[in-house]
Amino acid sequence: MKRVITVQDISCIGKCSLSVALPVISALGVEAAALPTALLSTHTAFREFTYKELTQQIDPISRVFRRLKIGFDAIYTGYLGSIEQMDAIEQFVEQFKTDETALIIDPVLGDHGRLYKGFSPATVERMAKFINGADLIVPNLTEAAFMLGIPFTYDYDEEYIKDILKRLCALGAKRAALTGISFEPEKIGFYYYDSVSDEFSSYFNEKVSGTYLGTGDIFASTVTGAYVKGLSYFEALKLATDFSLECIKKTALDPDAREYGVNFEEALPMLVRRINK
Ligand code: PXL
Repeated sequence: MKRVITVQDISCIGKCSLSVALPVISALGVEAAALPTALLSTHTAFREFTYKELTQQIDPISRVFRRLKIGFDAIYTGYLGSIEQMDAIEQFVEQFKTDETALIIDPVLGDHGRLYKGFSPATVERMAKFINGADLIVPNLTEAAFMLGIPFTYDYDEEYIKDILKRLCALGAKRAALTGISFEPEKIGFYYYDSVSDEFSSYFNEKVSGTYLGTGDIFASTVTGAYVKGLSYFEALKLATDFSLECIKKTALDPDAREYGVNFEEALPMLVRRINK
């Protein structure tokens, strides 16, 4: 069985990061190993949260992995809480990335034109360097704009998006998919650039109005698991788009839906069906 190690926080309550990455990757038929980078009571969109960083554990854990000769088909990083943490994970990647290991980075920094609580321009600057060497990055427009040092806008066209994708790859990522892209009111999806083949592609699906927290983590986890399972990057991105929509639809239909995360649990059967089709 293929194995992914996912590197991000665990929020006890919040349906984000490891709490969604592990079940989604497992549902895709891939072993989901975890490198928890921080422990939070609740994710940072809650009014209150604790934050205990686990950066000191990365090196001792790596040493055990090396002694046991444990390897990974992909390393997938998500929310990272500090610059020191990105330094430590870069070393982890150096030790464990082989030619057969895909490095997939979701440069989690913010959404809707704003950074998440606790992030500063220095975090952004570090993330813009951290993505160097990634096989695929999956930022939203907010994260892309911050990393490129350009103003965030909802007013864009295809040429603008293509230019952003090329500039993201110029930071050292081989491929970039911009998520949450919408050129028509009823459609939303991703725009993708593969700098290796110098090709653009895109895919759009139905847009459901409203804001749904944690969908970025669901998207990135699905791409990673599906790619490792054998889909191309483009097919994996399409499945991630469809699965994110399914999660949002389940949430929108549920009068008891949590405001802090989507009903991905009820959408997992669709993911299992699609990956085994
Ligand atoms: O979904 C991204 C994410 C992951 N982890 C933590 C977060 C967030 C977004 O707010 O706060 C702790």
